[in-house]
Amino acid sequence: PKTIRLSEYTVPAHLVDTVDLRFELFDDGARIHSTLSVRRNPESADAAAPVTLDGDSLKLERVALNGEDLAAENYEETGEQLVIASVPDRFELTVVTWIEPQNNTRLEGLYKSSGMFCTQCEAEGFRCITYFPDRPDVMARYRTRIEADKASCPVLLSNGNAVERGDLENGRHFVTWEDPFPKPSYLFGLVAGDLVEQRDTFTTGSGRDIDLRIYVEPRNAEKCDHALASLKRAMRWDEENYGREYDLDIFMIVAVDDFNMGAMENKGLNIFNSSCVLASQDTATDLAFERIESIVAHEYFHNWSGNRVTCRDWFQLSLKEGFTVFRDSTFSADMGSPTVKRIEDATLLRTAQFAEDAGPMAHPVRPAAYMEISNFYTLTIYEKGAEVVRMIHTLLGPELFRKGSDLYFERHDGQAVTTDDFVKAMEDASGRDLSQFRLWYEQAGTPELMVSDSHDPEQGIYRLTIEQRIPDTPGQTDKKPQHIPFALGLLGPDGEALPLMQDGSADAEGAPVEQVLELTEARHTFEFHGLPSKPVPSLLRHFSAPVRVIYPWSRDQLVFLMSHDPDGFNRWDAGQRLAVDVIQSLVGAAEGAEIEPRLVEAYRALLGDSTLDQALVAKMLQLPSEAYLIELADSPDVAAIHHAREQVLQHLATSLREELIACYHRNSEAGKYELTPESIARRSLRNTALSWLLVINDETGRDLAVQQFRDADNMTDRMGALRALVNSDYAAERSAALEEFYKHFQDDPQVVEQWFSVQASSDRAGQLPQINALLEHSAFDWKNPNKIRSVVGVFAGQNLAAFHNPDGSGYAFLADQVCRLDDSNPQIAARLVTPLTRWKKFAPAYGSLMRESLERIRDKSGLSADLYEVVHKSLG
Ligand code: B3K
Ligand code: ZN
Repeated sequence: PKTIRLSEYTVPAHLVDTVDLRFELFDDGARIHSTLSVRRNPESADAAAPVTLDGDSLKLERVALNGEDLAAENYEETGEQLVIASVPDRFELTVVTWIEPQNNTRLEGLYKSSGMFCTQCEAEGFRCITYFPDRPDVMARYRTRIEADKASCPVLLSNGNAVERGDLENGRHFVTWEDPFPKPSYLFGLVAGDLVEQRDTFTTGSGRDIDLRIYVEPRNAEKCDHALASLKRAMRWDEENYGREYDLDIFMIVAVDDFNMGAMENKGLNIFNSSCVLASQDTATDLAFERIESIVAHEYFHNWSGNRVTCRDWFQLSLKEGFTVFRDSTFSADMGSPTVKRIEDATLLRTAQFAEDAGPMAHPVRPAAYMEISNFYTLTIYEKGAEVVRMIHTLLGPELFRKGSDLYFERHDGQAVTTDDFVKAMEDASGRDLSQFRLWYEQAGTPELMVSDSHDPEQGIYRLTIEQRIPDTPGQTDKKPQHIPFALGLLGPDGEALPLMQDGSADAEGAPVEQVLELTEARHTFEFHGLPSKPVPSLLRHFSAPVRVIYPWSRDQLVFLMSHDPDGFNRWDAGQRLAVDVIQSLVGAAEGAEIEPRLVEAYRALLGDSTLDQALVAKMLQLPSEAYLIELADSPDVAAIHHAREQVLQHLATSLREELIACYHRNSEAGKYELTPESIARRSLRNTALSWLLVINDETGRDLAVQQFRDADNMTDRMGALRALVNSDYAAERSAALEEFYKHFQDDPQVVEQWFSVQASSDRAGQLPQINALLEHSAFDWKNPNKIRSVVGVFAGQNLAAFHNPDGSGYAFLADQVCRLDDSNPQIAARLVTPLTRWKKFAPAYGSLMRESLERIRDKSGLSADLYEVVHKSLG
């Protein structure tokens, strides 16, 4: 595979104005007739360039220029391209291809899922359908005619509006769709199958009625309400917050069982992984409901940030993904608790994105090179990209940010642009200079902020020194300091918010109690006046930048911040830091070492406090995950970390048994099931209490779990009870519950996925022999990415003690599965291998075994480009 570089970007030699497609869909294959109106690009430097069209696994049946068939000597098929050397300045090109969707296991291009035809074209799937200049800066108007058997495919969908339909011979029929908006090929979508629709209407701010439809298999007809309601909330929100109205008259969502990712924003026809759209009280957890709301919104928001304004090339992927994640994250914050949403985002960043930034695949938000673009749909592009947009929002403030986004949409509507165009619009609208800020797009790695402080009681001055350092990453050393917004507060001895006066003559009355310091140099010292005693600093409030903060907090300070910081995020953060410190101090310590009593007391206070926002309390009660503890450690010894965390958990559960039982009952008051933040928090608290009780094999806890499992009227409680039992030593109850659950839900693939996950993530029920048994289970399906993720992905990503078994069996297992999958679905294989790529981080005993497994994958014959890139970069 070869490396593609941003520095080698050139504009396309040819442009396409219109695309006329005719799909003939059959059981044994599909024939695609494509007619393009092509013209030379006046901006191209190469005025004599041949026409080059991308193609992958196509059987070419015909090529015609202006209606005349081309003889074979007048074009060349290279395996990846169709090249026609001599062409006029403007012409009509017809290409006919034959493909086999029924045998397409890569799930790119046109494929079949549970009998229905569907597409996935981002990033480079359109070339698996027909020869085409498959790059996002070639934008065209599409007209698509779909022909198929009427009985098996009564529903025929594509982008835009249906303009014609009718019957054909032999029981076939057709529908023609027209999309008035020029789009890149990656936004093409097509669906054909036996589906039912759920409809609704949305009236836009300007009074247009939009026809909303969700298409699902008939058995799922009752599971669309939540997605429809979420869609309408997102449409309203985008009008109110960004002034963006929907543009077509119809907006469709289709649920598909076999899908490589979460969802896809095809123009007017979003295609979703079933697990990201279908939900009912009985089958989906609160977490799933929240996830669906945010993904529906994300894909909808792409209509402006992605579709109307798209990416010039794939190096600019974060232009649409970072911005759209920022938009969906703000939306979710507005729909629920902003603090809790911020905690969730920061947790993902600090646990997984920081790890990516520190690993062999680290890359900037705007990468400079790639081999396989599918490998770059990463947490860095998405989540760090969103943080970068959030920092612009913080630096500009909401009004100027909105001016900037308005300018961006207005200036670039209908264009394919770069992240730099985005930043430029923000600069032009605000008058701020973001030149140094642009380094966030160019430099990889997580900045580290070393914070130190001192206090001068005589002068009443508190000094805060912040140094930044950006670690080396593959191919990047000696980085320049970045522009970092650092939100700060200072607390007095009683927890009061102190006025921040950087100037000795300032007046305390008008001084702010929170401030965003702007770091631009390698080292800054800030002075705060009028402070007779040393304050406790509240650093990087709201996680105002995606950085690591290193400051020598004392446990007293953390306990204090946990209960006094007015910033909810930093209250949570202080609790996490305290728990991390306690767990870390036990790693490798002698058995029976004392466990910090202040931690127990802090948790006791939390459990008893019903005045605090209960959603925040529920978050604060979650101990830092093993994955996070591993991320924080140098040369982690996984077994030792696992053991230390278990010890703390058991100690907390034992010491707080009474409080846990009380918390359980207090939050179990019978009431109608509701999806409000209050009820969700109650369920979360109750299920956390239950799980802690079962960690210590408490009999009362066991009885409560068995009863809750039996009586639950919703999936959150049923799953909470099941998870608690699965993670306990009550083997008989665990098996009985697992069996009953499966019997009840075996016909529901999304629930069966949860059933696989709860076992695969458990160190009790998910040891290797049990994992292998799950792979043999009749409900497991090697062609279905969700099933693969719910067993193999969850085992390697969440069941860390088992995966990192010191005998190396977990690694060997993952290598086997990755090799096996590489032949059928390389995208999924390249994603699953991620845990092994971090081998350099681990203690040598682990690392060398991980490396051996990676080498075995490297030596597999017929390695895909996807895996090649990941494996070679991690071994290199
Ligand atoms: N844009 C798609 C992701 C496509 C991934 C292709 N390998 C979903 C999203 O981010 O909205
Ligand atoms: Zn997206």
